[in-house]
Amino acid sequence: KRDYSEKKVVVIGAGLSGQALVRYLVTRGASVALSDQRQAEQIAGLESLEGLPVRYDFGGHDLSLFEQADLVAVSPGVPLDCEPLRLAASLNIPLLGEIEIAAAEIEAPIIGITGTNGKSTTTSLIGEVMRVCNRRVFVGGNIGTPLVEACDEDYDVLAVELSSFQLETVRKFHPRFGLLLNLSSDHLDRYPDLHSYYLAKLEMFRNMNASDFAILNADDPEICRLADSIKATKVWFSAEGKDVQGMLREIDHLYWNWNGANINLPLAQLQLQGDHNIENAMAAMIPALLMGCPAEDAWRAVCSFTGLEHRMQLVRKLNGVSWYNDSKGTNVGSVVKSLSGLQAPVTLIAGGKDKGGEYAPLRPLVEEKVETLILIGEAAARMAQELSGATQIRLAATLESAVEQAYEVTPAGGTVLLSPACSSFDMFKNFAVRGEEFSRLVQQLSAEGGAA
Ligand code: UMA
Ligand code: ADP
Repeated sequence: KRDYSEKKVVVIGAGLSGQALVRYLVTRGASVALSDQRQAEQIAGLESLEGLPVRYDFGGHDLSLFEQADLVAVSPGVPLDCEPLRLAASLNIPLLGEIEIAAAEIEAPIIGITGTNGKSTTTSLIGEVMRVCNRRVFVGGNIGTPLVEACDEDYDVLAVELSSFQLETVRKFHPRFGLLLNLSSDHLDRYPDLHSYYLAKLEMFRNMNASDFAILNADDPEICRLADSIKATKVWFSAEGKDVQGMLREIDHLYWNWNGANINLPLAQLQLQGDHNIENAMAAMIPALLMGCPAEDAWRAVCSFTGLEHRMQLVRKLNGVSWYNDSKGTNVGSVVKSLSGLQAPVTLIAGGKDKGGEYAPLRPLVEEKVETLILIGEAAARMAQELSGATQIRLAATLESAVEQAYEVTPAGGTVLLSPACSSFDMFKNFAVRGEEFSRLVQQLSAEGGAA
């Protein structure tokens, strides 16, 4: 265990990461303060810290605490340019994220998974693969369980989903495998431009060298453009027939073309739907193959996976209409993938908290497949403007009203898709709560006449 005695640490953000950091730091002797802009009553889970010697600073950030700190431990949702962090940085106080702090104590190999879309699916796939191959595996990071939770357990390998926010605050973090799935527009409410967002993702590779592996999507032009800066040994995957060293998609199978290996993996056995999931399956297989796991066992694990909740999840068929929950479709790129896999006519429910990107790239698919677009949340007005004329557009004040309208307008044989292209925080606690609410509303519909 690392020793933090004599260290004054301020943890900023009292969510999942902040609370886990407090438990971790207190057991390592630090003198800990927990600071959050919200009031205690608004913060869930604080009872888990009861009895721990922690100083609370809620309802705003007390700058004097930050001035006196030896270290500030930063939650991913807290932007580095907020006042207390700018102050600490100006005093040369280290600002480290939860990933950096946790990884400093972890010796087992880390598989870092990042990219704009497909992270959680790929991280979960890797977890399944490692379990079937008898590795004790931790599955966490941005997908849900903070990495510090892994520090007191023994693992053979760790599959860690990494967001750009988490990667902004790494310094010595050094995964053995780094997967970069794809890069497209997201989080422009936090970054000045797309390039800054992409650079944050590349931080994963910062300390990796030729004895580590960078697993990269050869079909993604942005990744190809930025790959020169990566020093790790590159293993590519291509679903579009590029002749690369690594994993290739051929018509009905995947081909592992690495160091003379000659392994074929039949796609017919894959249960996950959609071309994007073939990319996720390819990426998930590569660390296992490089680690020497038996290919058959690893592929069996990938094929038995049926997908995560809130990602193109069929909620119900009612009166010939299929209702899909894709609440995790939180940016334009993911909605494109989700819509691409569906037949017209689609009623699309979208909108939520605006992240500042453009919605116009949705236009061609909306024109082709969406008969009615129902918009909710803060982003509704801007989406309506950018997609005006592409299809019939309706506004709904609540998700409930959106579901009722979708019920009225969608013909038998059609599909209703909740895939918001936005985050959920304007109306819900998170994307999972939004998806659960949608599923509940859909389950309540009655065959004869809308809301029961
Ligand atoms: N806060 C402040 N001051 C600020 C800003 C925020 O005090 O200036 C406080 C808020 O009041 C709140 C706390 O910070 O109480 C929340 O911290 P957080 O946003 O870092 O949330 P956590 O609960 O710690 O969850 C984080 C990730 N959240 C974000 O990155 C926004 C979770 O990813 C992750 O599962 C969790 O750590 C464990 O690793 C969620 C997410 O939305 C799913 N991620 C984004 C995404 O996937 O698009 C990146
Ligand atoms: P993330 O954790 O990066 O948000 P998820 O695995 O949760 O990604 O998937 C979220 C949504 O992103 C899915 O519903 C799907 O529409 C889309 N998606 C998944 N994998 C990919 C991929 N490899 N490329 C593009 N879009 C994807």
